[in-house]
Amino acid sequence: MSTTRTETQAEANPRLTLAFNDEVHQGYKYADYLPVYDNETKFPPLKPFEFADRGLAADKSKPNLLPKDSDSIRVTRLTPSIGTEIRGLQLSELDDTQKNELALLIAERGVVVFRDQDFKDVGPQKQKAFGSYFGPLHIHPVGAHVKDNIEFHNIYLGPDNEYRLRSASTRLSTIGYHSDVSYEHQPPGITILTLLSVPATGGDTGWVSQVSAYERLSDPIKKLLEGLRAEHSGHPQAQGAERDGKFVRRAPVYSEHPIVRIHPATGKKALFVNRGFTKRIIGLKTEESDALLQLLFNHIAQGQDFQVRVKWEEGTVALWDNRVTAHTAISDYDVHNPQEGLRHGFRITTLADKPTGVEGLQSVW
Ligand SMILES: O=C(O)CCC(=O)C(=O)O
Ligand SMILES: [Fe+2]
Repeated sequence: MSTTRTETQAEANPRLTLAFNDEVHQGYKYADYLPVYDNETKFPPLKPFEFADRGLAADKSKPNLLPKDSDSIRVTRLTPSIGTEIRGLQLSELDDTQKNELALLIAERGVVVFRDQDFKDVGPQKQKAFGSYFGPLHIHPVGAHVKDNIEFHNIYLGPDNEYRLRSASTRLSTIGYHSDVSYEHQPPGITILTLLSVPATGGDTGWVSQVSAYERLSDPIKKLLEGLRAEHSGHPQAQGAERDGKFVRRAPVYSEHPIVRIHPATGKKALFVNRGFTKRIIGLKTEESDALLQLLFNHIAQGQDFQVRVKWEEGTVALWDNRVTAHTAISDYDVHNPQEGLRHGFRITTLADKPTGVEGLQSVW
């Protein structure tokens, strides 16, 4: 039996299992970031905390992040409803005023893609400090992480670790829209995904605007959903991990979150359900709940006219707001073909507000 330890002790000397084959990655520049599992450190339940969105402190016209007279910064709206790409700015050099404006931009655009970044090379301490500015860093309850940095959720799919691929092999497609760990009581706001190694082609990521998904619905359905909560559960993920012999470092939780959520900085309403973690609508009969959730999940997955698909480049960092988007990995490359290259990165996930819905509808658990 493992004992519960504090986070400080956890960093002392945990027993690690490698989730990759050393020999495959000889000489890899980011070998220190390859996936490992600490198989003994347990974490207590997350505690409630006060959260003030950084976007609330931002000047809405973003004069510090995106000055009008700059000829070095290139800003491209990737689609009308979601996604902005920025070239000519380094995340690692932003001051707090710029970070506040960035938080608001991410909330407004759903996902902001920064190109040509040095962020992957600034080291774990600066990477963590950057993430922490936006909210407390989430430690994933079951995922592989980076050695000595358990807050870095590992993104890796290779010939020596097919864990995620295996679970997809029984399905027709790898598409799985979700909002990161939405089962938490105060689920994530901004997630920062940095790829350290990018395949020549394939491995894009897709995002969908949950603000647009909400706005497309008819008024009677909007009204119905605004009064309802849905259960988001971490239990299936924990059970799956246990079944596969993985270590569960924090006991699974569930939450009943408003189905329509209001973003604290933009005031916009967004659908807050996802096929990954949302299990049932509270107060409905089983068939009603199943039918309504299927309708919403299909709507989210099929809405290519309010989605964006981003191709990763060397140096790309993507930042998205889980409160107004859902996203999916697109695992379309052959991990057994070395010609196709390695896809590897790490995710920094920041926790945010307790969801609030229309007319003050709150999450409960
Ligand atoms: O690998 C990807 O493209 C996305 C993975 C993912 O869902 C995440 O990082 O939260
Ligand atoms: Fe995710």
